[in-house]
Amino acid sequence: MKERLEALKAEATREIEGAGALEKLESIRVKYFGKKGEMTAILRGMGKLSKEERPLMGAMSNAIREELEKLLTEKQEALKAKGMDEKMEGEYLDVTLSRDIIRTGHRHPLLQTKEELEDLFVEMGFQVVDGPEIDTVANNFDHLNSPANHPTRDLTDTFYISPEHLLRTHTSTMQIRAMKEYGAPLRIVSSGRVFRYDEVDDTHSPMFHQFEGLVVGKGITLANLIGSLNIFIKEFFGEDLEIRYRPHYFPFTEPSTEIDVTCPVCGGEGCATCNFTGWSMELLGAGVVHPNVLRNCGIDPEVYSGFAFGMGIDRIAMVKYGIKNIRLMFENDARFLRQF
Ligand code: FA5
Repeated sequence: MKERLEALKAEATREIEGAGALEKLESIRVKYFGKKGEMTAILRGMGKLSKEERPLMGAMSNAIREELEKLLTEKQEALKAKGMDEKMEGEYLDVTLSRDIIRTGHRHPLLQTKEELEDLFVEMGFQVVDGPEIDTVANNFDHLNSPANHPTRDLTDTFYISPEHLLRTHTSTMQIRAMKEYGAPLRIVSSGRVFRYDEVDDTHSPMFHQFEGLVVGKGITLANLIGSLNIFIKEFFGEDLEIRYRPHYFPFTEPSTEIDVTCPVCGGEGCATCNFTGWSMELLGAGVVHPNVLRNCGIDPEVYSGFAFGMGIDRIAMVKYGIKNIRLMFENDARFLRQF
């Protein structure tokens, strides 16, 4: 019996240690300690032993039983812990892992600026009109009183499509189109892309955006121009800015002016952004509509007068948001665009 017990202990120990899952361990327990188990059978057979043998074999089998039960318990705990680890591993949640975020886009800062400008002028009673990027040389130059030898007409300044058609160099073409279509009185704004043979630098681009305005009515003067633009500029940029009107020449307005505002970065103190002038880059041109332009559109300059203005939307946005390089507007770098 002693040999049988020792053989059983060795075999059971080997099986318990080799068990890889809780189910397997349970089947080993049943095999040895179940109702019909091998150890159970041995313990039951004790009664058949002689009086001398019984206590010895009883003590031995009890010790083996205890040892095996301890082994079974230890193995059971080890397998449970292993199972838990595997479960944890399988259900591991990495809270630092980035999920696929669907970013919704938004309107480009140029479009936002254009719409803001439109809203302001609509509130002031202006009508928004739209026109083509390819226009006639007549609308872009002739009807706007540009002399035949004006330098902007040069091939090196303008993109011609044919001798009669070009990519508009400014939105002032819309002055002609609107006056011809609607006559006087009139109050319109119009915006869009314009094209010039300009070298690219921080404030110039060969394609940029303009916002044009035109008022035609009886008794319109330079005072109306300055009054309206002051309201617009203060409303758009804030009350604290100073506005500077510099005399200028445009063939289609007389008198003419160029306008800039206090540098928004330094507030007029002078800084690297404004080249220590205290003033922003040039933002818009304006003036009282030249009588020849009214006449070219069939409007009697003895009865009607008007004022017009044209601003670079790109530059307006640059000054408003403190953008130093115009190229950022067209590169479509999402890191830049997300800021607006
Ligand atoms: C004109 O284009 C005139 N048509 C404006 C005007 C309209 C005057 C009505 C009088 C009456 P100018 O060339 O200065 O003017 O351009 C107007 C504005 O466009 C400038 O003040 C500037 O803000 C912007 N601009 C001009 N060239 C560029 C360029 N290459 N890149 C970016 N913005 C420009």
